[in-house]
Amino acid sequence: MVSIQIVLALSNIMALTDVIPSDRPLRVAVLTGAGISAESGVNTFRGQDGLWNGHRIEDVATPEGWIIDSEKVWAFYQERRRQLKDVEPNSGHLALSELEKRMEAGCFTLITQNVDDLHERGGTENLIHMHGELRLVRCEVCEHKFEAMDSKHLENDEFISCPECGHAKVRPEIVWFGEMPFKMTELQRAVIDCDLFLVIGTSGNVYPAAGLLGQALSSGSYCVGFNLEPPLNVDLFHEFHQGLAGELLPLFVQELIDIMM
Ligand code: BJW
Repeated sequence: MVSIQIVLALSNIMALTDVIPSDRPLRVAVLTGAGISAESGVNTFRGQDGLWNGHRIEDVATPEGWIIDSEKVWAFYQERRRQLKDVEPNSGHLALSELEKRMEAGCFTLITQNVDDLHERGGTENLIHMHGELRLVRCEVCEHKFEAMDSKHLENDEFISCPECGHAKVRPEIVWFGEMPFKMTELQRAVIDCDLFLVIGTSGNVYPAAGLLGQALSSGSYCVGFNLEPPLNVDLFHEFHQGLAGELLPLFVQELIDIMM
């Protein structure tokens, strides 16, 4: 049983109240990582049962690994793509989509490092997948990108060919180490412009995602973290809430909605 501990709770309600602008709607940006999907049954990366267990990162999450042994890499992602139908959004995902519904249009951006589809299935609309999406694949030759989630795509580990140019092998639409994350300009704009930055379920190991907290802080945003264990950059938060995202987020979002009303 994991207890919920709120560190720096003293600043909680008062500071949040101060964050609401008096002359315009509140702007919120959120960064999520593997921890928010853990309670849905999706493994995290660096935990005890982490996804890398049994796999060297260089083998399955680098462009070099793909060149050396694309069968192995494809099988690794096919297994995770098949797992998507067995998992459901949890109360953490739902709390964030509830928050988005209560905000003015254009004032909420959710940036996720996760490649699962649980935020969109939980109802979030303004969503950026900075590390890609398991549902999508991309042709190595013509760059054609498409969703490949039919049973014919998932029933075995055979490569999928490109419907546009006929090339025999598409790759997962995933950002591997050494590759540029997607939509960097758009997501950095949302972080720099926000009043409130929420960071949930990420260990702070991987850049540039981990650096967004420092950028939000430097541009004057109020920064709140939620994680099972203190992440590497825990010292930068104004408030850090330790515990399960699925328990902490519904409470925090309700508190924020009450303040906004
Ligand atoms: C719970 C919970 C619950 C559990 N409730 N919490 C030095 C400085 C800067 C950069 C570099 C550097 N050295 C190397 C780099 C570059 C490299 C990098 O960061 N390497 C580090 C390992 C050092 N980065 C890159 O290569 C990136 N590209 C890049 O830098 O391009 C150049 C560039 C330059 C300048 C600007 C912009 C770009 C690309 C990174 C791609 C990351 N890809 C992966 C794999 C995707 C494939 C796949 O999914 O298979 O993305 S790595 C993996 O880590 C995955 C994740 O999205 C990412 C982050 O992991 P996350 O989400 O933090 O998971 P965990 O497991 O680490 O943490 C989970 C947390 O949840 C834990 O803390 C738990 O306690 C907690 N938790 N249950 C709340 N219920």
